[in-house]
Amino acid sequence: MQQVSVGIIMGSQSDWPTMQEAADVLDELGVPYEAKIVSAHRTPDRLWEYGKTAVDRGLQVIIAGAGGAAHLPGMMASKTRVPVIGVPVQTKALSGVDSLYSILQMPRGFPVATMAIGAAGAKNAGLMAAGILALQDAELAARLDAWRTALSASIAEEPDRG
Ligand code: RP5
Repeated sequence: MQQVSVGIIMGSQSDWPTMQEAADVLDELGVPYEAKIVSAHRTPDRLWEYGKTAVDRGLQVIIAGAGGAAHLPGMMASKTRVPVIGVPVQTKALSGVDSLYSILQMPRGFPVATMAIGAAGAKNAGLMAAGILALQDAELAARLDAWRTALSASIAEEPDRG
């Protein structure tokens, strides 16, 4: 079995439709990952254990998505030196601005690389994780380059005027 190098964690099952975007792009790029529900508020012991064992388990990047009072990415960053990419999940009440602000303003010393709100942020988190791993993996780098080239090639030069 391939070593899992990316951990995708989320605060709730309800975050999965967003976080699936990260999982899907990692699947496309052939990057092994795990996906877990780890809540800062509902399962704090699980969060602590995940952070404590992340390095020894060989995780190289953690993608953490949460909504509302989104403390999961920041708390994970305080527990492990594995780089954490934060995904603010869009919320009904405040459209995800609450999630964004909860994740973005980390105190000096414990960074979280914060993505855009919602699905685009989750997809970019997957791509960012792949880009980090590609620095040490030439085959993944070639797949990521091809993925980016294909995306560029799919963009029409002129708009469809209907
Ligand atoms: C956060 O609360 C989760 O990350 C989720 O985005 C939000 C709502 O969770 P549920 O009430 O849908 O489980 O902790």
